[in-house]
Amino acid sequence: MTPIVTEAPTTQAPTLPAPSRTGGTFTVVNRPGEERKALTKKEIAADHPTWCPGCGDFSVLALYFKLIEKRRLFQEQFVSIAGIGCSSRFPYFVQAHGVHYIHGRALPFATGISLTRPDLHVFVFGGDGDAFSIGGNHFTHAARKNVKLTYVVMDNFVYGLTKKQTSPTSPLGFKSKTDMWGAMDQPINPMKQALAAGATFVARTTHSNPNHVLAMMEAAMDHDGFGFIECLSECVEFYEGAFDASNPRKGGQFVEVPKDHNVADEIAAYRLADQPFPGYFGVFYKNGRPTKNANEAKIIADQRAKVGGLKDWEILKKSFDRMK
Ligand SMILES: Cc1ncc(C[n+]2csc(CCOP(=O)(O)OP(=O)(O)O)c2C)c(N)n1
Ligand code: SF4
Ligand SMILES: [Mg+2]
Repeated sequence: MTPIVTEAPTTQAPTLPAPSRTGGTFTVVNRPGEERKALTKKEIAADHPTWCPGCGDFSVLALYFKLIEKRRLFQEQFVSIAGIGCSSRFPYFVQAHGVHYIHGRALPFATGISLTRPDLHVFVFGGDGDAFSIGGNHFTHAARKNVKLTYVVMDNFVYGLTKKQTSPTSPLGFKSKTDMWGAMDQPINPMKQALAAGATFVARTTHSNPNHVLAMMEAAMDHDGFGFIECLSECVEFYEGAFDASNPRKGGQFVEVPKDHNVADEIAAYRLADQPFPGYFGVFYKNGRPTKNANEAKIIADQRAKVGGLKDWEILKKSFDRMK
């Protein structure tokens, strides 16, 4: 009979600096003595995206690649998570760790990853239906809990994947397969929704302004908390021209948040969010209240201190022993 080997393997993995439990500004951790070149778009781009030619989502993906390269993120340091929808196909197109999860459920999944893997930067992508219809409650709760992650909602004002139903952000009068005579229900305002839910970083951008998308993604990833970005992303198939009014190349206007806007002033952020379409673009709100990650980490550290440096498995064994 082959003996069962119970000894631990003798080869040790290289010791990495301990990740910060609370997250905070994300820093690259290289293995000692290792020189690594930033990932290029070629290295990080996976399968050919299956979006329609001209879809705004291509722009968001290209800027995500730029972000990864610029901020020197490596595959083992970040994860891309999405629900269901055209926009939610996103993780398929990134050659790194990712999850294409259940419709509307990307945020609870991402919450688990964020809390258990503080060494990772967690990016979540999805559509307006995914975020505000089926995922509406999850959005509210992830925001109020201030889970450390970056959430980019690629808002096209329509359900794209299922071929043109009214979404929660479709404007009044929008004709779709579910509203043949035009949408009659008041659309939600994603910026007001995020502010009211308690998101601690709230920004707005549009696929037609690449530099701005990149700047907003960078600011959100540097934020220690729930970073929300509404990114207008045109569905050329089912809502062509929806965002022309915000695109100077199509005769519209791209107006940035005024320089004197105080990002710590929630009421001022509501005033910006209250402007009629195309509204303002930029960071509306930022607040430094503690994350769920930090609060949980403190409870864990306090409890560990109480049991006098026992290993996790020893604490677990003690708990089980008490139940006997
Ligand atoms: C539980 C569940 N309900 C409904 C669907 C069908 N469905 C798939 S994607 C989608 C809406 C997608 O719209 P959005 O989130 O705005 O993404 P887009 O395709 O516009 O990027 C719906 C209703 C589903 N896949 N799962
Ligand atoms: S249907 Fe719309 S959202 Fe979906 S890939 Fe095509 S253009 Fe993009
Ligand atoms: Mg949509």
